[in-house]
Amino acid sequence: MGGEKAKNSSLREPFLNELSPVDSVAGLEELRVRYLGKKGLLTSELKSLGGLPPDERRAAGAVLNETKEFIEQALAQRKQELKDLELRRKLASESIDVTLPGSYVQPGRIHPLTQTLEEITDVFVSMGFSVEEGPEVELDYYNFEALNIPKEHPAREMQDTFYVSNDIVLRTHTSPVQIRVMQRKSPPLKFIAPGKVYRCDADISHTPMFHQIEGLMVGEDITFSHLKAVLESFLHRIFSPDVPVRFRPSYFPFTEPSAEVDIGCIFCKGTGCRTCKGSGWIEILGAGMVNPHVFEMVGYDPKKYSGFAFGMGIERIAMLKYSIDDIRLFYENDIRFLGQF
Ligand code: 2U9
Repeated sequence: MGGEKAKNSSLREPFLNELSPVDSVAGLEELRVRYLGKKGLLTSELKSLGGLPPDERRAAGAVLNETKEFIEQALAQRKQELKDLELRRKLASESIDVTLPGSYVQPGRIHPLTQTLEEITDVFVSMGFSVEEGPEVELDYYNFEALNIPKEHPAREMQDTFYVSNDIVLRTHTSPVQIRVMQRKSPPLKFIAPGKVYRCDADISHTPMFHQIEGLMVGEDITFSHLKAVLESFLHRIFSPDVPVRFRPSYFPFTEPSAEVDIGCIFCKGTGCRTCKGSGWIEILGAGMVNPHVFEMVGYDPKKYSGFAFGMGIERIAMLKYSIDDIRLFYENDIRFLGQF
């Protein structure tokens, strides 16, 4: 018993007394520094060994070293205990009540106009058309002149067109894209040009900005039959495979001959209703064979090449597909409206 006592340094007991109330890892570290740090209690005793006579030094050194090991072990053991305790507390405090109702995150949706645009694009891409884009702020030349729209044409009047300067406009259609592409590439060509267009107009069916898709196909033997086949296939895929399609003669400066294309009214099946104003038909797009003057403007030989073009408003198609009666709803960002599509 006496021998056992001799092995113990006088520091064990005060250390154990100080250890017992420690309840944090930080507290443990403080205690470690207090005993084993550079100026710690045990370290000081170890340092003072040098002052002892050699025969006492060896025995005292052994005791101190054992005490040091004892302190280190006790600290490590308590550290593990505290960590376990902390984990148990954390698990207890973070337990969740799985019977509570969940919190609902409203998922985002694709805007109905974007959905319509993607649907239309998919149909043309499946027929081999590529997609081209161009600037919304456009030279007067590309927006009008190159499209055979002379200076006096009503489409150029101030009330329809937003002028940025004398010779720069916000494009009123995506047709300048076709001019730019034709200047860059040689036939054969087959592409659509979707995008925003601007006209100074606002009411229940017009907004100053709206979206168009136009298309162009140019080659050596392109005829009105190709135009009819492509547009009929398109309308059958977008509306329904058995919707009637009719072509009415019309006029556009950039196409000759030109046509407006109607589908049988999808609401009354052609018997006459409010949407089709009793006619049984709904106008859906414009089209025609590219005017030879337009080919000359881009340096294509109109004797060698022919082509067809068409244009449609995306809002109009979306309004018909989803039975929407006011174009402004697309731009109000009301999620009660947008969430329905
Ligand atoms: C080039 C040659 C010809 C594009 C065409 C239409 C007919 C048309 C309107 C439909 C409703 C515009 O959104 S809308 O108001 N578009 O009727 N667009 S042919 O013809 C072109 C285009 C470019 C070089």
